[in-house]
Amino acid sequence: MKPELNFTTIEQMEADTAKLHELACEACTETWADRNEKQTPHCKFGEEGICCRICSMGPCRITAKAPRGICGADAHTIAGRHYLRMAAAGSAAHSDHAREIAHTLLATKPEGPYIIRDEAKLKRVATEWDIAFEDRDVYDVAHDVALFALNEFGKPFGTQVLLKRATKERQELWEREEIAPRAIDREISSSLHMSHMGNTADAEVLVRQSLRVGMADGWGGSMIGTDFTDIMFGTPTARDTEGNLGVLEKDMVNIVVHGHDPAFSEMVVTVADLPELQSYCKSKGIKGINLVGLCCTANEVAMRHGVRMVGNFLQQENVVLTGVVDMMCVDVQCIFPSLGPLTECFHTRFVTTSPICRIPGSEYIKFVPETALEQAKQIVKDAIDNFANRDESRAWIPTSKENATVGYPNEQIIKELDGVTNSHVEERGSYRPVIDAIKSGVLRGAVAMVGCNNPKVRPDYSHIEIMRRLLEHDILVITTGCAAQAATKAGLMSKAAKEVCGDGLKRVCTLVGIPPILHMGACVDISRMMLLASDIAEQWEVPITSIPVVGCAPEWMSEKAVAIANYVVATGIDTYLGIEPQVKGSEQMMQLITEGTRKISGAGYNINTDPDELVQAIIAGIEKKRDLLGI
Ligand code: BF8
Ligand code: SF4
Repeated sequence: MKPELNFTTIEQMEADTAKLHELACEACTETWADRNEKQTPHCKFGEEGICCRICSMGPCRITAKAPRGICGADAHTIAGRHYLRMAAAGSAAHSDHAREIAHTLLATKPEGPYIIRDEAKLKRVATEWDIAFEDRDVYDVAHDVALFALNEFGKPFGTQVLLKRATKERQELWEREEIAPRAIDREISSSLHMSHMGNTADAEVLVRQSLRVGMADGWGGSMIGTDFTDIMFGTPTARDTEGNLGVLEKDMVNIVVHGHDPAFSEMVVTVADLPELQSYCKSKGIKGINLVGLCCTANEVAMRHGVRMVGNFLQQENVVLTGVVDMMCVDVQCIFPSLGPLTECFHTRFVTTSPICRIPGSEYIKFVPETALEQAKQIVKDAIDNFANRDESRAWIPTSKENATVGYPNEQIIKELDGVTNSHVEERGSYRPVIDAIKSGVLRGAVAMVGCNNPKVRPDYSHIEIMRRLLEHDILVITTGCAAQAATKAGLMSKAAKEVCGDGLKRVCTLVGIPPILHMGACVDISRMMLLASDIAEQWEVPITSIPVVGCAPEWMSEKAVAIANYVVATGIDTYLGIEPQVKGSEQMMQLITEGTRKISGAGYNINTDPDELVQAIIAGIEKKRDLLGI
C-alpha cells in the first residue's frame, strides 16, 4: 500500500468550488456551472460536427432523411471542413501570439523595458539561421533574428525553417507526405480556403491539411514563441512555488494576471516589486502586493519568477468570487467573457490589454512596448487604490494550496540529468539517463499531459486520476497548460509526490532530485515536448513512433488544442483524448483521425471519455511500444 499523503483531494477542490458558486448565487450572478446546465444537452448536430453554416444557402444539417446539404456536401465533408477550421483557428491563435512576441523582440533595447536575458539561446537561434553573432551588438542580432522569424509567417517559398530540428526520418516523411508546413499564414489561409464553400470535399485531404496547419503551429509559431520568450525573459529554471486558490491573501492587494502573452505579465511582475509601488502600498496601510497567475500566464510567470498559481481555466470565475481580487488583468486567449458581468458584482477591476481580446465590462488599456512599464505601474497602482473598496463581509478564501517545483524546460531536464551522467555528446544535450532508465524498465515510458478543463467531464478529476495512475506505473509525466495546474493543486508536482509513485520512478526522482511530474510551461511550450521526443528518438536511434512516449489531453476544449493534437500526431506521437472531437457524425472522419493518420505519420488518436479506461489504454499503448522495441 502506498502511503497516503495529505494532498488536497478532488473532493476538497469541489467543495471549495461549490461554496464559491453559492456565493455567486448570493451575489445574484451565475457561473459556468449554471450556464453549462442550461446548455445541456448540447445540440446534437453541432456536437457531431454535421451542421454546416459556411454559406448562406444553409445552415444545413445532416440527417437520415437529408444526408447531404444543399450543395451536396455530406457528413464527412462537413465534419472534415469544421475540424480543419478548428485546427486553423488554433494555429492562428498560437502563432499570432508568437508574432506579437517576435515584434516584442524587435522592440528590445538595452535600456528596456524589454531586454535580452538569454544571450546563449539567442546565439543558438542566430547560428541556426545563419545570422552573424560574433563581434556584433547583441540587440542588432536580436532584431535580425526577430525579422527572420517574422518572415516565417509570410514567406512566399519554402517550408518552416525549424523543421530542421526534427529527426531526419520525420523531415523526410513530412516532405514525402506533403505535410511539411510552408509559411505559417499560408497554411492558415489555405485551410480556410480549402474549407470554403465549393472547395475540398474529400475528408482525407481535409485531415491531411489539418496535420499541416497544426505543424505550422508546433514546428513554426509555437516554437518561435517559446524560444523568443526564453531569449527575452530567461529560459526557465527549477524553482519552488505554490498553487490553488489558497494563494490569495486576505491582507494584501491581490492582482491576478491571466492569459498567455508574457510580454504583458512580465511587466506587471517587474513593477510589482518596485520599491516605489511597495511603499505606496504600505502608505495605504496594506501589508503588501500579492501577484498571482491564472491559466497559461500562471505557468509562464511561475517558471521564471516563482509567482504563485491561483488556478486553471475553470477556476477563473472562482478567483473573482472570493471577493478579494483587487485587479484581474488579462491579455489574450481563454478569458471568459463572463468576467465582465461577474467583476461588476464585486469590487474587482477588470482590465483588458490587447486589441485581440476586447470584452464588454472591462476597462481597456492598449498595452504597447514603448509605454509598457508605465502602463503596468498604473495597473498595479490602481489595484492598490482599489483595495479600500473591498467588502470584507463578502470575502472568502479557500485554504487549499499545495507546494510545487516548476520550471523544467529541456535545458533544465538535461542539467538535472548531468548529475547522473557527464556525457555531453549531443548538440542539445543528452537524454541518455532517461533512455537507459526506460530501456531497463525502471521507467516504463513518459506521457505528456496537456490541455484544458471541460465541463463535459468532471473538471480536474481526469487530469489528476490519470496522472496518479501513470505515476504508480512508473511512467514519468511531463506537463503544460491547465493540466500542469491540476497536478499542482493535487500536490503531484511537488518533490514529495515521489511517495505516490512506483518504486522505479520513485528511485529516479530521489536520485535526480526532481518531482515525478515535470512542468514544461504553457501550451505554446508543447513545442519543447516535440524537441524532447525528437532528441530522445535521435539519441535512441529509433523512429519517434517507436519510443514509449505518448500525449494525453483528457479535458481539452479549445481550438488551440486541435492544432496541438494535429502536430503531435504529425510528429509521430500517439495522442489520447478524453473529449470527443466534434466529428462523430462522420464515420469516415472518426476512422481518419484514429486510424487514417497512422498511414501518414505513424500515429493517431485514441479517444475515450472514461478516464479509467483512458489511462488503461495509455498504459497498454506504452507497454505495446516496449514490446515492439523488445525491451
Ligand atoms: O493555452 S490549457 S484552457 S489556458 S487552451 Fe486555455 Fe486550455 Fe488552459 Fe492556455 Ni492551453
Ligand atoms: Fe449547406 Fe453546402 Fe452551404 Fe454548407 S456549404 S451551408 S452544406 S449549402
